[in-house]
Amino acid sequence: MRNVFSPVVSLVLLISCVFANAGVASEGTAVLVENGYARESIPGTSISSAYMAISNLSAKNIKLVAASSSISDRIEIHEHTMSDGLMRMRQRDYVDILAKNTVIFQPSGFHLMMFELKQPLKAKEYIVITLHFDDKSSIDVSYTIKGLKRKKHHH
Ligand SMILES: [Cu+2]
Repeated sequence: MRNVFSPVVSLVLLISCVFANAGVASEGTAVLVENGYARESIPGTSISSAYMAISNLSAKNIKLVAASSSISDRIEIHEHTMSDGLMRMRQRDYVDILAKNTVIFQPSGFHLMMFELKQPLKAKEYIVITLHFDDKSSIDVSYTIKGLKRKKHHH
């Protein structure tokens, strides 16, 4: 799907970073997605997660309802929540992006979960994920791939 860039959003794009995507997908709805990144896949697994900040520049509430990519046929919208002191992950049907608001997808919060990756995700490469909204608009977003943290775990 094509995105028509508005002058205002393009200006924001120029000021912000190279990997930000912006689009005015349908009349009255403007979505800006910034800071998209995905995690390098752990060797031997075929899952990963992706994060970003979605800004709704319009005066109309929208919902993120789906995500799709050539890298995976199954991308789900997830949310991490704490219950009984345990971090749990649950699937969400949608995430509200209220008018003039930004929702940040980040570790320990909302994220996109990719299953059955068609190829491993390697650090410093990038993937494109298309975000779909309830007003039938969509936007292609570049996600840079960040390497796994090489922390030592104590078990
Ligand atoms: Cu998840």
